Amino acid sequence: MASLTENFLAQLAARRHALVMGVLNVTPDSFSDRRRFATVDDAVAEGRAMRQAGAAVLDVGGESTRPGAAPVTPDEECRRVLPVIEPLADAPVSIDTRHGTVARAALVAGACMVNDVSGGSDPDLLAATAEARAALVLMHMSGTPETMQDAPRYDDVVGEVESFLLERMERAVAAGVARDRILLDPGIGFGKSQDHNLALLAATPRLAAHGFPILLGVSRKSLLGSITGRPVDQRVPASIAAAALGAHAGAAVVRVHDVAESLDAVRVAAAWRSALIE
Ligand code: PMM
Repeated sequence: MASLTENFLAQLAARRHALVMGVLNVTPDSFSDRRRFATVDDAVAEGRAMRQAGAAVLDVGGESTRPGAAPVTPDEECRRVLPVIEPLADAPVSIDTRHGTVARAALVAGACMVNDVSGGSDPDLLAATAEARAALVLMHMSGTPETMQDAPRYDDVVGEVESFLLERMERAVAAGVARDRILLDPGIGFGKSQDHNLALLAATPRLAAHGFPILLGVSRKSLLGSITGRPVDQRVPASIAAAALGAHAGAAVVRVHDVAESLDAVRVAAAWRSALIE
């Protein structure tokens, strides 16, 4: 039987449009997700609804990476995510964590992908991913969530993020993760000013040219608030526009809160893009 990782990678390879990753944050606070799940059952039901709406993978996270957020212990992260992952592990689930111990436990619970906003900083996370032959998302972040928005500075944001991602990709490969299981993410909103975020979004085709699938997470983020002047609960239209534009620019996966709407957006983008290519 093909593993769920292989199922997800096959969907990625055969995609006719960008895949949609549904965000399932089981945290008391997060950047942009105002949903609160009273019980594990509520979170699982939301995960199933996102799948029904067309999510190719669910990204379950138990640590808020909101700017200024305080870290939680790996034990607390496990306590939040494992009961949600287990019942959803009949289809692809990604664990959003920076910690090897959490990744390891989530993979045992049935996750098939590790989404690491620290770009593989914990060698144990890379080892756990390699042992499980899971897929791996390496994201760029400058600093930590506690400090990342304190005056972010780059001389050449696109070049620096690109070099970081390629260096971390080589580190993951050296740790045993197969090259064709790695996705890269410029980390929109993670230690970047508005100009930095926009430069990185505009550079999506350049980042994609390295041959690794690019994942973009823009949904409901403060970048969209700055552009539109809207609070987080009014950013759905801007998020859908960003999903369409990201997919049109060559992103392979969009990480979103609004799955059905984003799926329509990436389908429009794919049709538009294929008309340009043909
Ligand atoms: N953004 C958030 C959390 N995890 N993972 C990846 N790969 N890319 C992202 O952009 C990303 C992420 C923070 O957003 P949320 O609070 O809305 O989940």
